[in-house]
Amino acid sequence: MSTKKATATKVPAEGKDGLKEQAKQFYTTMYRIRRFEEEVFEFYKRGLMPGLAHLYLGEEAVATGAIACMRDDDYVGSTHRGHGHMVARGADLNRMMAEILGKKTGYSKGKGGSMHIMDMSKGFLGANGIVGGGIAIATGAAYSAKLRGTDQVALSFFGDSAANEGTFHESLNMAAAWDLPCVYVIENNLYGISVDIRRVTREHDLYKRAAAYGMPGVAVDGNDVFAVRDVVQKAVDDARAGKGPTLVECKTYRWQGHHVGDPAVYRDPEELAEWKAREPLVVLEQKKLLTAKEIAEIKASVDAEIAAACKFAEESEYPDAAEAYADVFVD
Ligand SMILES: Cc1ncc(C[n+]2csc(CCOP(=O)(O)OP(=O)(O)O)c2C)c(N)n1
Ligand SMILES: [Mg+2]
Repeated sequence: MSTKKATATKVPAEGKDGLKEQAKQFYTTMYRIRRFEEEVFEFYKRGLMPGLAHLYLGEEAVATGAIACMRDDDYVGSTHRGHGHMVARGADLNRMMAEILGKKTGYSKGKGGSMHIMDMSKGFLGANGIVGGGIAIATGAAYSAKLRGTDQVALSFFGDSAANEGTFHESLNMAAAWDLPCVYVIENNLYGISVDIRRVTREHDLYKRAAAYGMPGVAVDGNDVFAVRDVVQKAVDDARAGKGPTLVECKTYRWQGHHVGDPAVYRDPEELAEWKAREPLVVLEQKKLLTAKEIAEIKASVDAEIAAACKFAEESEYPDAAEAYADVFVD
């Protein structure tokens, strides 16, 4: 078993054409997440979104690079900060945005909202308001795959704070003992609400915890989508080949406060500026795989998709009051 820091990818494995195609896909997905989240924020500010949402702005490379390694029949477990995971999984943007606005055309007919958004048809096990809850759910999915004798893999996203929950220990211990096909991806954005992880946890490299469970642990630059993809691909391949779980720590940063209503006054503005200077889209642009024209085309096409999703959501109707208890209780 090894625990190590991965170096950023310099020469990705694809040939030249494949590399450009991959870069286009990565840029499209990351920009799609970026624009989706910006519009969620706008809806909140206009008072059109019930409740709150936890934005994924700044962390786009993690979901994009990791989910690119998953097969369609695999499972993805999410968190309260789940929009980016679901967009990367290829969810329907119209239904997602409608769900977030509480409309009946949404994924859960408007009753789940931001924090309970899910799409089982894509093996997306759902966003989750219980910190650490998703780790156990994904572990269960991996256990189920093993019991059923399939070669499906489950991937669990969770935050640095969730890594201090009991479910983290219980799940990783069990997954290692039973060689479950599960990949654990910590999105270490340095904060749990207003709490700086470096203030409440002495060992700041969370991937090192893997050694305690007897599984490989790797840290990676979570703002470099190719680097994330490479590390997670190895973990997914190992899991699929029956070699058991891996813990991957993606070092990243969230731009906004904990949720849309949090001004994040507890953070040093310089820290935010440093991370924004090497944000995921810029890091990919700096690899010079895409021309300015190609980037502009991607942006125009994604902007149109997002505008359509916003229009669909805004124009959709709220559920009827008579439907309030439908799909809530089992008959
Ligand atoms: C079991 C549980 N404990 C506490 C909370 C309150 N809570 C909501 S989000 C959060 C912090 C999560 O931080 P992290 O896991 O780092 O994820 P991030 O928000 O940074 O993505 C806490 C403590 C909760 N929802 N569930
Ligand atoms: Mg965090």
